[in-house]
Amino acid sequence: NNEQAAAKAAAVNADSGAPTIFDKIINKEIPSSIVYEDEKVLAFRDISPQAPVHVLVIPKFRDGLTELGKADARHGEILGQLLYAAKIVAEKEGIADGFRVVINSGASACQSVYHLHLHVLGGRQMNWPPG
Ligand code: D5M
Repeated sequence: NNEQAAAKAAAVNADSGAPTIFDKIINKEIPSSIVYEDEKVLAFRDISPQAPVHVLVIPKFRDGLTELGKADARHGEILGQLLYAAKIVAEKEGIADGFRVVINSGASACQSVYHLHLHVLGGRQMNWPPG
């Protein structure tokens, strides 16, 4: 089924540390729909939205943060900035009263792009548990 196929694809596509498509988005080499940007953080619409609002929040400088599981103490500041940017995005998108922030870290969480990113989801009733 689709879920198994996605899990397999993500497992095959494990963290190699190589540049990702998000570098091209940061460098504006490929188009994206930007929702928020500052010196350290970029937020843009997910190409495959799972909710009426689905925005990805990423660090502009990956600095080893291919996945949350690779974070260390030096990343504390940017991790906080990303989470705060998620809240700004939720406000801008009009979903600040109810939204979800998701980070898939590693193959078994179905991470597919190895540049840390927060998914900001909302605009519909979110259910629990997630898949
Ligand atoms: O989520 C990776 C997400 O990245 C997934 O929801 C699709 C999205 N994606 C991939 N390529 C693009 C481009 N070019 N624009 C916008 N969004 C994109 P993960 O948590 O790694 O599974």
